[in-house]
Amino acid sequence: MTKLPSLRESILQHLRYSFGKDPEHAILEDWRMAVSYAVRDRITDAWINATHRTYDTGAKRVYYLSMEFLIGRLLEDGIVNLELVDEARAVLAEFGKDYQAVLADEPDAALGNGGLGRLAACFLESLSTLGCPAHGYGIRYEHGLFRQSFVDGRQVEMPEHWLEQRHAWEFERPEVRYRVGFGGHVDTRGETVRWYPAEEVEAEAFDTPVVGWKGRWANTLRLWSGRAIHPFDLDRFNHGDYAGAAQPEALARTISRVLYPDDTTEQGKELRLKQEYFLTCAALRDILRRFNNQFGDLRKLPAKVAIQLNDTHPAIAGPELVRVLHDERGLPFDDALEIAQGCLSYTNHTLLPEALEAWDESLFGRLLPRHIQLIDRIDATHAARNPSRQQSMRADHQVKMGQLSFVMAHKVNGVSALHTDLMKSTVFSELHRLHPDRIVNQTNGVTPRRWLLGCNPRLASLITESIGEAWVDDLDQLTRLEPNVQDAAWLDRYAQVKRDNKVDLANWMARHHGVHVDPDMLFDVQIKRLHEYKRQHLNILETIALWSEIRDNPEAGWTPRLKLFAGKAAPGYFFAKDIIRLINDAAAVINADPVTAPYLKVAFLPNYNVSLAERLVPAADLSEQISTAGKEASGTGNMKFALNGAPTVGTLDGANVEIREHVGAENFFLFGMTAEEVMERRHVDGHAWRAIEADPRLRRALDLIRDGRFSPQDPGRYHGITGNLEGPDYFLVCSDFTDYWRAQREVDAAFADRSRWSRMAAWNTARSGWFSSDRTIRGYMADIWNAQSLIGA
Ligand code: H2P
Repeated sequence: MTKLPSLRESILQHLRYSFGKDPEHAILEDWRMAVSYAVRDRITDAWINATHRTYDTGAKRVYYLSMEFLIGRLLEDGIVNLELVDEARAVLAEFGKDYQAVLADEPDAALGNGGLGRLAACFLESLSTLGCPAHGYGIRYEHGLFRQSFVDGRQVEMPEHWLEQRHAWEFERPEVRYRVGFGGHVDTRGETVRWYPAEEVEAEAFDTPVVGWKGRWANTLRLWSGRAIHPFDLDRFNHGDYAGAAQPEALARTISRVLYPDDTTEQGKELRLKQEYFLTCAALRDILRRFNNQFGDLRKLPAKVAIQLNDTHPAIAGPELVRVLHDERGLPFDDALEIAQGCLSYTNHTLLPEALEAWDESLFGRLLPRHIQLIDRIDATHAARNPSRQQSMRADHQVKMGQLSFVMAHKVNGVSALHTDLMKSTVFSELHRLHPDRIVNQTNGVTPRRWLLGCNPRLASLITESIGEAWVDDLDQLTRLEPNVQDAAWLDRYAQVKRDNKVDLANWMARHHGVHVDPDMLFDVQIKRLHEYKRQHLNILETIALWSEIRDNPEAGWTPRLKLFAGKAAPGYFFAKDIIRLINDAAAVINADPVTAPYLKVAFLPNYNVSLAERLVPAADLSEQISTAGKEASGTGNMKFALNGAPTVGTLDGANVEIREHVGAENFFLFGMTAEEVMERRHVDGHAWRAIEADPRLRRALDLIRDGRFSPQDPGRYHGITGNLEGPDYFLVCSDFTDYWRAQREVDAAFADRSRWSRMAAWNTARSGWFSSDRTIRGYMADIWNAQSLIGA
């Protein structure tokens, strides 16, 4: 291996020879790129070594197929994992450059919608930290999730262009290209079946190395970009049709142009299905090419290849793998099926019916005519082997991707204990009865490198000073902080860290958003995708009720509170967009009220993304995890907050249940109905109305909204919301309101006692070690993939 020059020298060399600048003339972006390249060089060594070890040992490889990788910025991740923070900071300071400004210059790669995509990114980092040979496969969207801004309080979506600024991390692989076909016809001659697609595009690979802790290992994130097979039509050009000449390329590129703006909306169905097949087909070709070069014998595939389907989005991998093995490689159908099942496993991330993919069979059959035949054969085989089976992969003229994924996988997992139980008793109850060993639980986790060491350096130093640095890749060590939590002097330092983080955030909000807040207020934070089940509207209702109450009685000793929101609503999800607008409208009125100003402020920060989360999580006092029980599969934001010392106010939903078990009931503000009670309450006639009648605070908050108190120019603006809450209220906002109010007043009282609060917060940190994604990945390696770590092997 080549010996690299010092970081300082590397940076200056890149500035000069990669970007043609000297330090005097380099702009911020040049510095950011030069530092990134210097860090990337160091990652690249680890990466190439890891690849060699994987080949040399013939180890099993893990392939994580995901339509989303919400990786965010990568420079800080690299610097932190290679332990170069002090050095990088010093070099930049020497040239008068601000380290934070250099980091913030990097575009935030928003190739995902929310938790599902962020989980995939945390998993890649943990796979590298653990030295498990792995590849992430995804799509290189030119435009990630839209940029959000507010106009008159309304969400406005603008395209996101992360690739427009220079991007330091990817290596283009023009030699790695595969053809992906759509449509056409199937030709059957006896046992020989061939699919002749009508349309073909090419998938080209772009690789990003993902480095683990201390640079011991690095894996690959391989993203596919669409291109035309014949990018330019010279004939049309020569006939003067210049636009037409460029058309093949434009069409092919559409496939990787934009991230689907939600995992639940209805639009763009055909393009979405094409994207799913595009990713899956290219990934499987790549996997098989690598396997062939190394091992050859296809029967060994399950021993050497584990393919994880991140939700049903890449579920077409099942029939595609069978198609390649059977139609193209000539294995008997039953053998192809068995081999595919041996390789594949599937993670379910939600029980929401609208998110369980089901494709119109005519669309599906038109785009993937051979796959629909194979799905029928897989379905028939499964039915024949399980005569008591009633549900099929084909029902209501649709192809059910959940059923398909389950049948094609040797393991199916949920993402929290409660969610896994609900999978067994609801959506997959029949398949679970037929295959009682298939469903396993792997509770989600988050990487402590990004979500503590990187984003909260003050807390990280205090922890390291107290228990040493072993916690960074062995997060269970945090329990060793327990004696410190009893120590008043240590707790003061813990509290000071939080306060300093809050001051930073307050200054940043003042500078960038003109929001002025007192850092001694309770920072109450709800940040996540907008969705009715996540119940941002429950939070704003409570805020409005609190505002009214403070106005009635300003001298009652209120605990000053800042309600912070951030999150995007899917562009077609109008109800969610109305909730955003309501929060902004209410914020304008509440923040302008001099009577309540010392006690209550509301802010909705625009354009929520990974970087904003990194800023908010370390500064939060209270974590809002208030979904209707049974609806939030796990949550991962909940874990980030607990780890960073923000107790939760939450329902018994998703991983909240396990967080409460770990941090202790006394350090968690529980409220609301259980998943079981929710199911029963839905059947109670007029449940919303009863709840409203019983609680004058709720009544008043709803009246204020309905009567246009927050939208005087347009009093009817929120009748959609109030009508829904007073009527069907499917997500039981009204029924949980009273108990939520009670829990929030407990929060007020607890926060008013500062030493009690610090103790609660510190307990949350000390007891959150189990929520490391290293623990989760170890679980997948042992229970699902049968994969081994190669570090130290
Ligand atoms: C989803 C679930 C979360 C879960 C996450 C990762 C789809 O993410 O709803 O409960 O933690 O997957 O498993 P999100 O809602 O954040 O987009």
